[in-house]
Amino acid sequence: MTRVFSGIKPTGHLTLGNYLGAMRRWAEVDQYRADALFCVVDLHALTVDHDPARVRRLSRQAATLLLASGLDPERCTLFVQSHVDEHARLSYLLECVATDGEMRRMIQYKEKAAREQRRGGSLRLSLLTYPVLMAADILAYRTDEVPVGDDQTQHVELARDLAVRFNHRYGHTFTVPRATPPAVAARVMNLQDPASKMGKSEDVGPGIVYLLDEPDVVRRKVMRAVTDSGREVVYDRESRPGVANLLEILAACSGGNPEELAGVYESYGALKKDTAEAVVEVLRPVQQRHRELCADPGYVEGVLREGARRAREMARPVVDAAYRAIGLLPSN
Ligand code: AQP
Repeated sequence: MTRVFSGIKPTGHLTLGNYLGAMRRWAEVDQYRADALFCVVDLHALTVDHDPARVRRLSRQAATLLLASGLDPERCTLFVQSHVDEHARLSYLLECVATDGEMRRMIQYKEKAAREQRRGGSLRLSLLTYPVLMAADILAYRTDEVPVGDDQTQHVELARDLAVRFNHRYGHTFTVPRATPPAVAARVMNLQDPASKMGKSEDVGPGIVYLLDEPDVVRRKVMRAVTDSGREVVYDRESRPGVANLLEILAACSGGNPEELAGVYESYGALKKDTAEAVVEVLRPVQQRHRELCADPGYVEGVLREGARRAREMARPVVDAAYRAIGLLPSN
């Protein structure tokens, strides 16, 4: 059976981008067709300036929202990265296979490093090595497919390269994974700045729809989305990025196709109104289930405990094999 692994970072409140680009597909498709593992990758949240209490709170919230979005612990394994030591163990071995040049070429590193510097903070070494830890997350489970949004495909490419290199040098140990981006909404853009991704740790709140935003807040954000000059509704990502973003969000929420939807609207106002309502409807059941789960925190904790136990069982033999292959003495 195909093994699928994907994760979400507790660096901020989860967004519509996280949902349409990743979470929804995990819940609606991946957990049914594959042996799927989903992870709250909390170690990755420590790569930038962080508040410990906030990371803990956001980790719990991310796990709860993943369940609220439809992950079923009977069908998939849901766990927290730091509960399974194998991720950090394997990451060190992969650092011994990766190169400094590879790390510095990562687009997300360049963007995040620039942002941290603008904020006046110092850069953590872990921000540079983050893609190696992500490769360890993936390779520890002999993952075949990694369903991620567009922004993460370069990191999955690195995981592939490291798997191939390790296997070539030390003998076949890892499955070589591949990224599987979604057909629509692979990159939901910020409503106030359609040149930038709708990212949960960005500063521009009004352009970001959070999964737990109240319906009126969602409506206000969508109605205030920046649109492009011109009046006609056309789908063109290059020259009309604001309108294209709205059309893609509407398509992802209502099941249509952005080009066809463009032909249906005569004004930006009507497009925004329908997009806002479509987003509100998509978020409604998730928010309802989230409220129910918040009333039962013991359930969420139990799911995570059992998920970590299962994940550990899967990862340990793979990571032990990597330790032996690379030349370390077995401990027993
Ligand atoms: N805007 C987006 N459009 C489509 N997919 C997206 N994803 C994130 N933002 C968008 C996908 O969500 C999954 C989990 O993302 P992540 O938590 O690993 O963080 P990220 O990709 O770095 O996204 P963020 O939200 O922008 O976090 P920060 O701001 O902390 O870096 C991934 O599959 C991702 O592709």
